[in-house]
Formats: sequence, C-alpha cells, structure tokens
Amino acid sequence: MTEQPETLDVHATKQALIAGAQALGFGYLGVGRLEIPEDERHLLRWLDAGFQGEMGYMQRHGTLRSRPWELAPGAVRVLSVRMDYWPAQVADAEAVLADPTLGYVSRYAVGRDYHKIMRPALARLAQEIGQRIGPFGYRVCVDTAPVLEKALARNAGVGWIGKHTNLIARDAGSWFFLGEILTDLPLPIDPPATAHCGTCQACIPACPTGAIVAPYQLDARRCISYLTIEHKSAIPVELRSALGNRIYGCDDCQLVCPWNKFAREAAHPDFKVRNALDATQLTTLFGWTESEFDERMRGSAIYRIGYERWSRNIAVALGNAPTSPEVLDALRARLSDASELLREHVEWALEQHLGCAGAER
Ligand code: B12
Ligand code: SF4
Ligand code: SF4
Repeated sequence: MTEQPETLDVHATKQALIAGAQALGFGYLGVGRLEIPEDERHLLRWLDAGFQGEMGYMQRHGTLRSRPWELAPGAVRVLSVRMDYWPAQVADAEAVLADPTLGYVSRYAVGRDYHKIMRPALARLAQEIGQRIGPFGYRVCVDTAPVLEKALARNAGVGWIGKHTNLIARDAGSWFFLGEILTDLPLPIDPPATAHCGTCQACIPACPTGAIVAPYQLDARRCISYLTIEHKSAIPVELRSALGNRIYGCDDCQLVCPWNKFAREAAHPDFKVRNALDATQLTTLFGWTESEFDERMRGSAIYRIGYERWSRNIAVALGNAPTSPEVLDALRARLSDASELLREHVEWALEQHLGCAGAER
C-alpha cells in the first residue's frame, strides 16, 4: 500500500466517503478496525466441525479470512458498506412458499447479480476518493474475497451478527449485501455495533432443515442456501422433502426475524425482478432448455450454478409438489437427460408421486 501525505484530513475524507457511498446507492458506510480475534476462534471451530461441507475454499483460506492485513498488506482500516436488495413489487414471499406448484427463489437473486452491481460501485467510490486525496492503498472486496465480511461490518458499526448468523442493522433489518474497501487510510473508526437479538430465538425453529444447530452456529451442510447453490453433487435424500419449493437459496430464517420490519427496499433499480423469477410455475422453469437458461439467466447470480444444478433443484421441488399430469409429464420429459445427477433426482421425484417403481412408469 502507498504512503499517506501527512496533511491528510481524515475527518473530511471520511465524510466524503460517506457522501460518495450514499450517492452510489449504498445504505450505510462505516469504518472499523481489522482485528477480529474472537471471530477467528469461531471460524476455526466451525471449520473443525466440518460445517463448510463441499466449500473447499473456506478450508483453504483458513485464517487469511480473519487477518485482512495479510490479504491487503499495509491495510489498517475496513470501510464496510451495506446495500439493500429487497426488490420493490416482488411477489409475497410467504404466499409463494405456501404454493408448492411455484418455485421460490431467494429474494436476493430475483434481479441482477449483486457482484456486478456492488463491485463497480465500490471501485468507483475508491477512485473518487483517490481523485480528492491523491493515490492511496486499497483493495475492494465483495463476497468472494476471503474475509469475514460480517465480523468486519460489525466492527465498523454496520450491524450485529444475529442468531441465524446474518448481519442485522437496527434501522434496516438484514435484507442487504455487504462489501468492503480495505485501506491504509488511518480514518477515524465508528463504534462496533451492539447485539439486539435479546431473548428472541424465532429463526432457529423456523429453519426447515434444522441448520441453525445453536445460536450463531450454522451447519452449512444442512442449509438450503448451501444445498441449492454451493453443493455440486446430489442433494442428500433425507433433506429433499424439507427443501419444499425452494429452488435457489432460502430466506426463511430472515422472513421470521422481527428486525426485518425495519428493512428497506432496494434503492438500486437492477435488483428489480427479472423473468418473473419471484413466482413462476415449477413446470415452466423445468421446461427451459439449456440455451433458454443461458439466455434468461445471464447477468443473474443464478447463472453461476449452471443449468444442471438449477434443473436438479427444480426436480427436487417437483418431487415435493402435488401430483398432477403436468408435474408427471414435466418430470418424465427429462428421465433420459444426459446428466446422471439430474436423472437420479428426476427418478427420486417420480418416486414421490408414484411409489418405488415410479421411474419406470
Ligand atoms: C460461506 C457463505 C455462506 C454459506 C455459509 C453461511 C455462514 N453462516 O457461514 C452458505 C452457503 C450456507 C450461505 C448462505 C447464505 N448467505 Co452467505 N456467505 C458466505 C460467505 C462467502 C462466507 C461466510 C463465512 O465466513 N462463514 C464462516 C462462519 C465461521 O461464519 P458464521 O457462520 O458467519 O459465524 C460467525 C458468527 O456466527 C460467530 N460464531 C460462530 N460460531 C459461534 C459460536 C458462538 C458460541 C458465538 C457466540 C458466535 C459464533 O462468529 C463467526 C465469525 O464471525 C459470506 C461472504 C464473506 N466473504 O464473508 C457470504 C454472506 C455471509 N452470505 C450472505 C447471504 C445474503 C446469504 C444468504 C442470506 C443467501 C440466501 N438467501 O440464500 C444465506 C443465509 C444463510 C444463513 N442463515 O447464514 C451475505 C450476508 C449479508 C448479511 N446481511 O449478513 C454475505 C455477507 C455475502 C455478502 N457479501 O453480502 N453463505
Ligand atoms: S437460509 Fe434457510 S436453511 Fe439456511 S439457515 Fe436460514 S432458514 Fe435454515
Ligand atoms: S429471529 Fe430473533 S434470534 Fe433470530 S436473528 Fe432475528 S432477532 Fe435474532
């Protein structure tokens, strides 16, 4: 990272960053220290328990995630931002979850891929500050960078880590993404956020698969978000019914959180629903060809999981749907799919409707 001029007005620079972040659509920008030793201990215990499942990158990065100065040498502060994503005019989440003929897509993913929105906005913020104060050292991170984003955001006053393990802000709930700029600017820090779950435990029994094994502890291997997005192989049979109609991600633990009555709608227009993904018949989605998937999902976070995993997820939801000629036809149409992974899920789904010999009928 670069040397700072001794004349740097850190207070004015911080104010410029806050104003710049707001103008770029961020809901909040806070400044925090980088040290998170207690979170490092929790991370190591989480990895020891094997909660990361197939997410090999979590194991591989180890303590790099809790020592951001190793990722960005010279960094002394984190500028942590929040961007609200709850889309305006989205179909009612509870109503979609209650209709097993529809697919439920997590509300963060019904619009444009958030990485494509947040990364350029953070890079622009850093450039604008550079134009004001001259060159400075920084690294922009959004999601995929190996840092404990929630712990850093808590340090910077953005919010606290709830018992469901998502970050919550008192005035904005938890429907937001996080991003950071690690920097060598010695800016004045904000006080870390205090915790406000209190005696509430609503999210724990609300989890369809029992993934929140204790307050603040998530066994990702059971989490529907992990199973439908990160997990590449077969979805464990014993968890398939619990997935219900959730075909990409899961929002249940946040839907019951009382703090989400303070949540704000997305300011950024790119989070608006695309391709009616907030409430579409499962049979329609399952009928998409690979090129239709590519064409419709390009630019969406869903594109990242690819057609095979997307189809696998929908097959499970169709197995959980009420039996109907449309559901059976949709499943049978893909019984001889080229993907062995998909064929096995389609056979399982048909078995749910027709019994053990279902796949042969
Ligand atoms: C891996 C990952 C996942 C995994 C694992 C989730 C998890 N809780 O770790 C899976 C695939 C399941 C997942 C799911 C989701 N994710 Co995710 N995910 C990540 C990622 C890449 C790393 C998270 C991580 O480091 N986990 C490691 C473990 C150790 O951390 P942890 O569970 O958070 O544990 C912390 C505390 O709970 C506490 N702790 C742990 N054990 C204990 C024990 C005790 C006794 C105590 C007191 C505390 C404590 O300390 C730990 C360290 O701070 C981050 C991006 C990033 N780079 O940070 C996004 C991120 C956390 N995900 C995000 C989102 C939006 C989601 C989903 C909501 C998406 C969805 N709707 O489907 C779900 C939410 C599921 C849930 N209930 O958490 C957002 C969260 C935004 C927010 N408001 O918090 C992030 C920050 C991405 C982003 N840039 O916006 N995710
Ligand atoms: S996202 Fe869904 S499956 Fe994962 S912990 Fe929350 S409620 Fe459970
Ligand atoms: S539902 Fe209750 S316990 Fe869970 S995160 Fe929200 S406030 Fe905390």
